Amino acid sequence: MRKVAAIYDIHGNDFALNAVLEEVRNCDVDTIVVGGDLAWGPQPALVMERLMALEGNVLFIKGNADREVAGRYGVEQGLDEGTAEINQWCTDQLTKSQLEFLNNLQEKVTLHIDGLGEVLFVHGSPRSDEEAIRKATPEIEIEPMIHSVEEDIIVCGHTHVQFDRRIKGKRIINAGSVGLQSAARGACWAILGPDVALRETEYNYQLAAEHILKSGVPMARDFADHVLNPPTEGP
Ligand SMILES: [Mn+2]
Repeated sequence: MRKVAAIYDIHGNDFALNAVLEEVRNCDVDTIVVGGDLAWGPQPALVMERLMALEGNVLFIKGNADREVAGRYGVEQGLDEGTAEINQWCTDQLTKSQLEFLNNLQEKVTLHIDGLGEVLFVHGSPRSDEEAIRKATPEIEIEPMIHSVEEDIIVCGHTHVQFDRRIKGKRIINAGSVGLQSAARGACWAILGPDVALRETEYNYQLAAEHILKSGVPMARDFADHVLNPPTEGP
C-alpha cells in the first residue's frame, strides 16, 4: 500500500468530515482508515450517511463511543449523566442498519505501507478502545500497552490531540480528532506513506456552529463552543 489517510474521532461533526474528505480526495490515497468514534456528537445521522456512502477502499475500526452508541449505553453502563444523555440521543437518531454497522466494526487493522512497514491501527491503545495514550503519557505507562505489538508503528486516536512519538522502539502516532479536536483550530487527521504527515484542515466553523445549535443534540451550546473555541487540552 502506498498512501493511507487516517481519519479518527469524527464525533458527529459533518462539516469537519466533509472538509477532510474533500482534502483526502486531492491527496491520491489508496485507502482511508476511519479510526472510530464516528457518530457520537451533534450530527450522527449525517455523518453515518456520508461515511457509509464512501466509495473506494475504506476500512473502519470501532471506538468506545461506537460501542456505546450501538448498545444505547446509559449511566447503568458507567457513562456519566451528560455523556449518557448525548449517547442515547445519538442512538435514537440512527437507523437500524447504521447501528448494526457500528456494532459490527472490527477493533484493529494492520496494513503494510510503503516506506513505513507494518502499521497497526487501533482506537485507544492496542489493548483497549478506551485506554488513553496522550502526548505526555509517561513511557513506563505506555510500555505494557504496547509490549505484545509486533508492528513497528501504531496509529491511535481517542485523546483528540495529535502527536508523533517514539517509545521503546515503536513509533506511536495519534491522528488527532476530525470533529472534536483539542490543541488545534481545524479538523485533524494524518497521511501515512511514505512518511507521516499530521494534517489540519480548515472549515467554516461559524456555519458548523450554527447547524450544531439547531441539531437538537443535548448540550448543543457546548458542542458549538468547542468548534468555535477548541480547548487547549484533550478530554
Ligand atoms: Mn474514543
